[in-house]
Amino acid sequence: MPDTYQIEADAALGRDSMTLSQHVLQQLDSFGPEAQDLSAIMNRIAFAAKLVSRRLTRAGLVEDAMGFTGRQNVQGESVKKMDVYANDVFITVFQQSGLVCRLVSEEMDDIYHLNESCSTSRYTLLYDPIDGSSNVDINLNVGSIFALRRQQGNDIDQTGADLLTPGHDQLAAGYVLYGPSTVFVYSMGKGVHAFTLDPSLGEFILASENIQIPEHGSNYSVNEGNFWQWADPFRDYIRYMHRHEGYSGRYSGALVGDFHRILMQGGVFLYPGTLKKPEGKLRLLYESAPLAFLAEQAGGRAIVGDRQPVLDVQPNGIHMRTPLIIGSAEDVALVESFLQERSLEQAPLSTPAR
Ligand code: AHM
Ligand code: MG
Repeated sequence: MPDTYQIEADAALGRDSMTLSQHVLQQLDSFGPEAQDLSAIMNRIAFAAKLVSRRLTRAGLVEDAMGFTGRQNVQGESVKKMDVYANDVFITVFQQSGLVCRLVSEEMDDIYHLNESCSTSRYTLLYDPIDGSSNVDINLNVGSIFALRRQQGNDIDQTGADLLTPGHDQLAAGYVLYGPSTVFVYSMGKGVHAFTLDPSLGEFILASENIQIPEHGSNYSVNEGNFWQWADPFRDYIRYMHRHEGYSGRYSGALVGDFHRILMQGGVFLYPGTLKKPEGKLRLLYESAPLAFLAEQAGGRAIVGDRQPVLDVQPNGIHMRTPLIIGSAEDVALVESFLQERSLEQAPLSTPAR
């Protein structure tokens, strides 16, 4: 019978050896061609993340890592040099890979076709290369977000119309958080799993499996500078948070970082529509829908407003924006209760029963 030391040593080695690509194969319970493809795709995304991570850790030292390019993207937002670099990284790692046929990115007006791969691959990768890029110049956390979809039909005219379907059609989704460590979180519809980049190995190693968002958390994460631009129910909700014990305001300016906190500790993230942007700021296909997929897989919720799940929203274009309320089931329900026309006067005087 093996001794305790041996059992513990084997367990530690097993944990240290569970890399991302191996985990994907285990999730799919197959070594077939499709499983190999998905494992390879995830591995390429991870490689892109390592390149981005390497540049971010040296951003203050290398040319062209900080500041703006002077251009605007399709959303009319100023493009940062790191946005361009990270976008190019994702294109480059999938060129000549035979793995992905189409790329959709926040930084590209149109769908990018990797024609050399389209005869062998029917996958589309949708991504935000750098989420929260205003944080780059001040050395705070940023992220990358991605979703993977299987192409429906032939898309002969290359319009990508088949991509305009609700988020339930996502095959996989995830994000990379570039913080004190680089963390890769993904789901293929079988739970949510997190990996930490071990720089000494250059590998993402399994850190947490089957993550569950707590039913309730104290964090609420929202840009309160937009208060003056919100509809009344959101103002009422925030007043309620201010007047009740047990809540902490947390907002980093990077959705990935704020969502990661909520995934691990519970709470809610909100980006409502504003006077200037009634449809909100966040993009459905490569920001809200992938994170909604993860939230639901982890037992949480994501809605665009009163009761409508993010994953049910029918996109009207690849860069469509939606409001987002995402996080612990109870905390999303509390926001929702204000959206259901509950006025401040009617709000409960104490924290609702949990
Ligand atoms: P980006 O991908 O262009 O950086 O925009 C997304 C970001 C989110 O990460 C963050 O939650 C939000 O935009 C911050 O916007 P604001 O400065 O309006 O609060
Ligand atoms: Mg971005």
